[in-house]
Amino acid sequence: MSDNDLDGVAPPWFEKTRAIINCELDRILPGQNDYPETIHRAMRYAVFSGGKRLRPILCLEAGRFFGRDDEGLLRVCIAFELVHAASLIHDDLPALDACEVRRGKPSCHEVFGEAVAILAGDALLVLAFEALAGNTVISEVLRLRLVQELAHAIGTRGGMVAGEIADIETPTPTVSRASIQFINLAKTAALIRTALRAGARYAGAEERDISVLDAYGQNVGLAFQIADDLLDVAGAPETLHNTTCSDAFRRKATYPDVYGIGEARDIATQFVISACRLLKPYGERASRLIQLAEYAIAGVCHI
Ligand code: GRG
Repeated sequence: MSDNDLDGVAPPWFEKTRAIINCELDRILPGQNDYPETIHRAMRYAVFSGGKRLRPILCLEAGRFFGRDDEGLLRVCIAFELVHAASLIHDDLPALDACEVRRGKPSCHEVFGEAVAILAGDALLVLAFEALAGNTVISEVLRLRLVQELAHAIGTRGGMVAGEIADIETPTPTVSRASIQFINLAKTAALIRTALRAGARYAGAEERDISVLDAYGQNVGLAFQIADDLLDVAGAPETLHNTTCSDAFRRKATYPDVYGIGEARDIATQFVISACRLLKPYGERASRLIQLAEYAIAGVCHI
């Protein structure tokens, strides 16, 4: 995805925030000429070949929502993009989704080969934890909490790996509404919710406010995954999400399979409406988070 592809559908402030996240990613990632060069080039390729940076931006906006905006917060944010990048590399592999193109460019394994791509995914994943655990701006107690919550969001108890395995093992023709909901909650919403909670925790938010952001994140995550699936069937790669791997080819289950395109669109819209309603008590202060919720389905659904 080129930077210009975001014009028109992203909030006006989005691009500037994305650039801040990109700077921090550039700072944390090993240089492409650092030994061993191949793996560092593959990691950088996967991270910098495009991407909206939605998860770190949600984390940053959650921190800002509770009054913090500093280097320590940025370092928390980028952990979520590193995990996301790792998951995309692995997801694209021939053994999983078999996607040759990601963000309009050859996927990581197409450029570097499968072995390097697997290792690049592994390396990005551990770099995320290194960044979080080494974030000395944060107290050790909070750091441990953030590390544990991130690990949980990736793992097999309702996290990304759980979502991915359920996705692989659920045959499309028989997929139930409950299964598709579980898959989307685990593979997509878990990381988004955790990013929001992390930003809020970093900023010292109260548990009841953290719960509100968590619920907002669940709604946004579910809407976002449906929008992603709708783009796969309806196509509009220039607007928001642009993978070229085909869920239909892999027979992976999607909301449009289960509900049809029209109802899937309505459900995604309802999730965004619910997300925004949760933030209503916060008034104007929530405007950026509301814009991000709307952005999650931009180009696919109309609110
Ligand atoms: C964490 C290494 C690791 C593996 C976990 C492979 C896997 C197991 C999970 C895959 C989960 C996955 C790919 C979910 C799809 C979520 C999704 C909607 C991706 C598209 O996100 P965008 O649109 O992508 O934010 P950009 O290109 O903008 O970064």
